[in-house]
Amino acid sequence: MKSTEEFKNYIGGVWQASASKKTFVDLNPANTDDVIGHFPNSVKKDVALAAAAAKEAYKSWRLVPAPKRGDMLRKAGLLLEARKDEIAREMTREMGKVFAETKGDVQEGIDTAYYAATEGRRLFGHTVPSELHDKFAMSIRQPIGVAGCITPWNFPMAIPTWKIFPALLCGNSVVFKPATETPKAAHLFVEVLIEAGVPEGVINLVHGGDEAGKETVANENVDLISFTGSSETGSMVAKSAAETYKRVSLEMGGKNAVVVMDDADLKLALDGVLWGAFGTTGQRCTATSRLLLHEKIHDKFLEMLIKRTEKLKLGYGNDAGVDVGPLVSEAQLKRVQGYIEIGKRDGAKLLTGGKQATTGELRKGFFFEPTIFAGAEWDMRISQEEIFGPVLSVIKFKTFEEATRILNGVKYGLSSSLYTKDVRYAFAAMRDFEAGITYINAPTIGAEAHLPFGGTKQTGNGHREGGWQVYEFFSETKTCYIDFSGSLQRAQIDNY
Ligand code: UN1
Repeated sequence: MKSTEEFKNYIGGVWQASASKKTFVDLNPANTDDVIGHFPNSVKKDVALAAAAAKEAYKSWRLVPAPKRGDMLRKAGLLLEARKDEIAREMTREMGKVFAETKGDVQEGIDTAYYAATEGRRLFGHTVPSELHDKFAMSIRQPIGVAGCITPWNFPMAIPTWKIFPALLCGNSVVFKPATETPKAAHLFVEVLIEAGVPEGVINLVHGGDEAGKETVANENVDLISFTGSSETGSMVAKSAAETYKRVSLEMGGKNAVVVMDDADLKLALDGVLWGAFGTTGQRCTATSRLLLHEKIHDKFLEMLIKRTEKLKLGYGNDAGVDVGPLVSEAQLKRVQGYIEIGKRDGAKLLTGGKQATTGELRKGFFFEPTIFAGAEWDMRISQEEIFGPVLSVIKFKTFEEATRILNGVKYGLSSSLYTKDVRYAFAAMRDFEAGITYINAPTIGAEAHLPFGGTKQTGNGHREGGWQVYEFFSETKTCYIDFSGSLQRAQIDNY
């Protein structure tokens, strides 16, 4: 299929081409003959237009009652539900992960919509007593302005909804800059928002790469940035945003580990490791990329793991029976290949996988064999750096304390997991694993939309997405005092 369909930006309620007239092409990573469409390669001017439109629309959007804004988001959830399969098929076609997973991705968006809808009837502030007579004190939540939302390709529906639904619910308008790998999913999402009744100028979509992203962060009319991507880019985002005093939420890399103790249910752990390491072809920031095995079960578990790994079926994610889809792009393929060489050179033992899969139809896409390195040292590059592919480094340990040290010995802190039947280890892990998320007897992936999501160290900058906490990021606290005494009362002075 060669589609020549041209997609557009959506700015101030008008679908329009980039001022540059330039476009980029969107391909199916499972079969690069399949062209999905052409999208605007936006420049500074497009972002500036979008930010100005958002600023203008904000003036009235902020005054719409939050429950009403919530009603629109409920409608968006209903529309996503009605179009779930159709949108998921298109997402699989565009970024490769298997259909069951893209359906899960859309479901995460639906969950986020319904949560946002009800939050419109909460958005709690506080009322507290004043220290003075006849004086009332409270805090309320207010919108901030224009939110720039910069999103990655690995969760092309869930992550945009994590940002955009709370941003809108709180009363902000949005400039949405999705990844160049998944512009179609972004297009479909914006269609849904429009149909749900989100007014013109309140949601703006600007496609493009570096230039569009940089301007979203730098533009004077954008008040806050929510970014998900690599730690390197995130650091640049924070620096640039500081120049215009923007509030910034950064959700970045991970090097997540599963620890399997010698008392663990090995069958359960095996299912978890396979899902955590090779689900989404390892392209999740929560993916399991390190496996820490107790020396007593190391050999046995590894044997079980390799057997199952070699049975995983690679293929087009929209075909039945496929377990693992392609990597998202040639650039990702090169990156993963690079790490295989690094792992071998550094002395890790390649036990299975390690190369591009090119048999039959697979040669048309960016398929890579699920890969396991054993004998990895904790400080090797393959045990330290985020690979973002189906590559697992296996490290042996002797004690829980040693496993904790290894787990913590990376610069990231997103997700972590422990398999054990011993409640003492479980609670020690929840306390001592340096990560924003710890799973007990479950893999490193599987975050739910109504709980905070995010990480410590170089994974994040202290904010959280998801649940109640993201609403704090997208709103400002205003404190209000109402004095009904009829006279001047000087706090801290007249009453002491
Ligand atoms: C990501 O990895 O970028 O917990 C997000 C999970 C998903 C979200 C992952 N619900 O893996």
